[in-house]
Amino acid sequence: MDDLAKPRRYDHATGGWGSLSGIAHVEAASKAMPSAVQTLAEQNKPGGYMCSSCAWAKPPNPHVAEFCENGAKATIWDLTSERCTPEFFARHTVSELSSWDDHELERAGRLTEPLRYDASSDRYVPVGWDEAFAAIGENLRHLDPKSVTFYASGKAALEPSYLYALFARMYGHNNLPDSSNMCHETTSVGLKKVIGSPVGTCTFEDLAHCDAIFYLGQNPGTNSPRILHPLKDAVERGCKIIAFNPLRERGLIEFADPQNPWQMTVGKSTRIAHQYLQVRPGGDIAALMGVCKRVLQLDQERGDILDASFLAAHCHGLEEFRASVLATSWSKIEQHAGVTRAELEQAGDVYAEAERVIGIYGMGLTQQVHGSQAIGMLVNLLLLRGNIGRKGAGCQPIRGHSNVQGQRTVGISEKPELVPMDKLREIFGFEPPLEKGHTTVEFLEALLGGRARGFVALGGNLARAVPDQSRIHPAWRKLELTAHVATRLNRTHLLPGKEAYLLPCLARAEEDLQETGAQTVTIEDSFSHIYASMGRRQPASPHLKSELAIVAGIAKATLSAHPLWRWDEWTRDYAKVRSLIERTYPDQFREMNARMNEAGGFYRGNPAHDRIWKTESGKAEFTVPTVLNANGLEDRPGRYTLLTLRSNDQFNTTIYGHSDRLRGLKGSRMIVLMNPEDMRSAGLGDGQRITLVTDCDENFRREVTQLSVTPYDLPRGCLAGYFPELNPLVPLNHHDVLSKTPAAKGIPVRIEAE
Ligand SMILES: Nc1nc2c(c(=O)[nH]1)N[C@H]1C(S)=C(S)[C@@H](COP(=O)(O)OP(=O)(O)OC[C@H]3O[C@@H](n4cnc5c(=O)[nH]c(N)nc54)[C@H](O)[C@@H]3O)O[C@H]1N2
Ligand SMILES: Nc1nc2c(c(=O)[nH]1)N[C@H]1C(S)=C(S)[C@@H](COP(=O)(O)OP(=O)(O)OC[C@H]3O[C@@H](n4cnc5c(=O)[nH]c(N)nc54)[C@H](O)[C@@H]3O)O[C@H]1N2
Ligand SMILES: [Mo]
Repeated sequence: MDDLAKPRRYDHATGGWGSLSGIAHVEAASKAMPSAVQTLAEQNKPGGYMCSSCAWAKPPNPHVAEFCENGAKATIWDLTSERCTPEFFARHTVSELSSWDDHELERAGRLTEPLRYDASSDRYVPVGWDEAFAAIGENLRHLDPKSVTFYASGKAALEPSYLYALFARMYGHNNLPDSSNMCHETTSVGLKKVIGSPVGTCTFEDLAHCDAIFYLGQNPGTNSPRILHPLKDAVERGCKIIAFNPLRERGLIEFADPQNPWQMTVGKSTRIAHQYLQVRPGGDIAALMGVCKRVLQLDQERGDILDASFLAAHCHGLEEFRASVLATSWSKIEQHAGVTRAELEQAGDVYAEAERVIGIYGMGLTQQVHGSQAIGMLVNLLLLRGNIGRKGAGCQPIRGHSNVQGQRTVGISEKPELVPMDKLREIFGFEPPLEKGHTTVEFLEALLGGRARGFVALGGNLARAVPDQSRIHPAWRKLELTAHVATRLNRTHLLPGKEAYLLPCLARAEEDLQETGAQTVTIEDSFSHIYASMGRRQPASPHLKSELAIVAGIAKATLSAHPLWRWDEWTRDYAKVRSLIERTYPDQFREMNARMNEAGGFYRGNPAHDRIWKTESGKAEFTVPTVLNANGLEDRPGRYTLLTLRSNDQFNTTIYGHSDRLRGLKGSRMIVLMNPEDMRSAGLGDGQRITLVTDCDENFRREVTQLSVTPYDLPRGCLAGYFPELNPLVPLNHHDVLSKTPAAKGIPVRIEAE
């Protein structure tokens, strides 16, 4: 496993036979249950279950196989035949397991029974559900609610998520950070500021009508592969895609469709990007400034480029923005963008000619110190020609976890002003807390400061996903209480608090049988569509409970009895929880129980989609950037900008294997991708061992050792490697200014030879 990675050319397009063999590989590796592969036929189909991987749309007319390589991997990983039983924990102490890598930990298989940490033997030991709930409830009652955090990773469906957030408020806090706080919180804050909506403005159908797509900082081949179909269709009808990415990501270059037998047999693929701009890390603000500069110049020459009536009726701040663009020289733009004026002018011409444009983006924009400004800059460009709030146009973040957007929609938020507290007061007869809760970064600060005492997690692997792990992990073990609702063992579980519980839950594809029968749950995708999902597989163990039943079990054991708090009734019938969601959010979830079964889901609406701007000025806001580089780093001798990325063989901290097929890399994840010219000037050879050290002014040394240098096509001064292995290098205070999303795409580092 640990041999050095040599970049091999990968000669095949994304999708196609390569992706099918990728599925076969993980299937073998995870020892899938018999018929697990057949289960995939129900994935993302009406009446079936919704993929637990990414948040891409589930179209109304699904393909026969409406799943991608990585969605299939996620399902098959859930349906492994391997079991992580109490006997497993009797054989291995927590200290011993701490030396296992992330892949080995999850390979132990599905958790089968509730477990309690026994400090005297340093082992997790079995515990009954009732005993676990009672003990957690007892602990929570003794802690100050403000010292407790309820984390959620964006997988749990709307019903358990709604009850989880409700429980937090009945208990007495808004400390409800979500994986979103490390991901698209920059969108929730940055996009909201400029267009008044925290989510994408497009519907799935818009992709069939756009003439150009500006595609920034997202890797579709790996992270949302089902988008490749609409991208390919768009290109084939003449839509031009302009990619902005320091790396030449294969999914943006070409695609062969596994569902198109002709493309598969003749090996013909579709070229995706019309133009590929290999920007410097963080160079998007400057690059978009250059595109805007061209568009404004064309308008000056021709007079008919800008959408004057839209700008007059709907926008605020155009003149300040125009002045700032005109005052910024091309040489400055080129220097910060890392691409030439000619390239940016060409992109500007595509934008000006296109009738309908969509801007799509991902972590390359959000995980930056000035990520909110980069998003503001993309919106500036879109506003110039009225490209928000009409068919075939819009601003569309690609969300991460399959229900991460939905969790925020139904109340998992640390920001009380985003939650209809008056409704909670009215429906449930209690006084909700109004004090602002913790973001992820604020929870970690409280942890380091000794102010955090209890931690409950609805999924995820927070201690492994966060910055600054060498400081944070020792502090984690000082917590009074840790309780994890989880499917598999991971690193965060190996940092037990004084009292610690692992509570194993059903996976998305598994049947959720309650007293009134098999239950349906619902999830929301990146396009604000909401669908029913019903699992039919036999659960991995008879002792598993649903996420909803676990949340209700802890809540009931923690809170005093109240006639309006009907935890048992809600667990018996999830339709009752949907009715509560509808009562809390009547405009968005009208007739939820009926509409959730509509093909393609129901759209919960978005004011910006209808050109209603819920901003301070009541209009869409042009913003003037205060910086030209989103990573906010100054050049220093010996300093590189490190990007941390996902491989094609992982889902966040779940590592399926050691190959990154679409980048042609294989064998090890402890690698650093580097420009060959930079390697030469630094005197480094292919495969040479190095240590990366964070290059900042604090006294504290952050390092990752035993990395091997791998030549790769990326801009000079830029390095890339894998999340989560390189997370110890990210300083906790290095985050987006507005949203506190860790800046995992712009980490200042220097290289030390080993
Ligand atoms: N198979 C699979 N699917 C997933 C996930 C997974 O781990 N595996 N994770 C899910 C989650 S939670 C999320 S949030 C999404 C993440 O999906 P993405 O948003 O694609 O996230 P990353 O893989 O981190 O890649 C970010 C991209 O941004 C580019 N980039 C880095 N810095 C810059 C920059 O300064 N400017 C520009 N323009 N580009 C830059 C990188 O080269 C890379 O292509 O995927 C979701 N889907
Ligand atoms: N350096 C760096 N750091 C990053 C990022 C980056 O790009 N670079 N990306 C950030 C992003 S975008 C995100 S979203 C976070 C991800 O952070 P998290 O969401 O916290 O992490 P995951 O790896 O998705 O969580 C995996 C664990 O979830 C549990 N799990 C899996 N399925 C289920 C389920 O159905 N129910 C329950 N209850 N549990 C389940 C399993 O136990 C599994 O081990 O990481 C962030 N950290
Ligand atoms: Mo994410």
